[in-house]
Amino acid sequence: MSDAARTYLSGIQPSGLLHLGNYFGAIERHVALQERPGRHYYFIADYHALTTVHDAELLRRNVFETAVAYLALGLDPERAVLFRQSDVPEVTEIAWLLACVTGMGLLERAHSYKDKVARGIKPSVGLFTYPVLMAADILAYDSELVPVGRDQVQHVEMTQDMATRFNETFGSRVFVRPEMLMPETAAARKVPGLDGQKMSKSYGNDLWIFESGKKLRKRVNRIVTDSRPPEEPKDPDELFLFDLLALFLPPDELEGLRDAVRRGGPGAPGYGDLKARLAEAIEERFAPARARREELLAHPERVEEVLSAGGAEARRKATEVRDRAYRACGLR
Ligand code: AQP
Repeated sequence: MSDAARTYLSGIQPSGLLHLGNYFGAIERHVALQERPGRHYYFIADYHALTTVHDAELLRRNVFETAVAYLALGLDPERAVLFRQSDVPEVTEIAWLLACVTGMGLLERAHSYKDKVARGIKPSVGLFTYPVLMAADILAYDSELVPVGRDQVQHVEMTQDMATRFNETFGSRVFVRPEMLMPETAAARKVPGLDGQKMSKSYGNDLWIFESGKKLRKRVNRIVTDSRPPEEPKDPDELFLFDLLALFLPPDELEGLRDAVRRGGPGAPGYGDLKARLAEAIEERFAPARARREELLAHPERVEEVLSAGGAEARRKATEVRDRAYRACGLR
């Protein structure tokens, strides 16, 4: 089957303000995908964010900011359903059904759980069972294509396993087995944070999409570099600063800077020059979206309208799938 008229689904956790990794690894693609015929569901994963955010006001603010970011960056509610995960409580019911056919071993192998615990996040039961809820989110809408970053591949594989296991256990074809859509560009696969590790909301190494002015320059100046002087020739491939520059600069300019750094000598750009150029390019790239964000902030009721309508539509679909699953396993 072609990708025509298929069902797409993806989500983002409102565990903080959205960063460049969320944009290039997710939102930019979601906005591009809405051009394709089919159904598009994008949700704000507030149940998931509860695994790390334990401040009610902060969570509410993050949910609102995530919706504003999606809309300001181009998601069109006429073509895509944007909704809050918690407006569809049926996903927690589906998660329970999946949990009952999922072996502990499968969850014990989850990289993201291990990474988060290694980074000092307290391992709650919710964090451990996160992939089950994520599977329910995907399966609740009969999603066929799931745009994901490389870090999410294992979660979609687990979803495929859970769908197959449920269907085999109950001798039915309740759940549609989803496929993943990987990013097309290498740069989008892993956007590095200020420390060179994966940019992440919870690691304190992120750059907020809408940051600007002095704050942005200060933040960009925190990108970790070394103490080598500009004249010393360097291999640009070893500098993750160039991975960030590659997301913003036109190819000619990028190649020119890479050459100059490789050659070194008098007049070669130093880390400070490269960072200043990066800050300028980020500011310029997101200027139109920043202006749209300001407009939306002035009309929060419009954002709420989009989320409520999206939630109602998503819930209709999830209820149909939940009922199908209940009937198959004997709960109806
Ligand atoms: N650094 C990144 N590079 C490329 N893609 C990224 N994504 C996140 N960080 C990067 C993509 O953004 C989507 C939504 O991510 P999420 O917020 O739901 O979860 P996450 O990947 O766990 O993002 P964070 O910022 O690291 O959140 P926390 O710190 O709360 O866990 C995904 O498609 C992801 O690939």
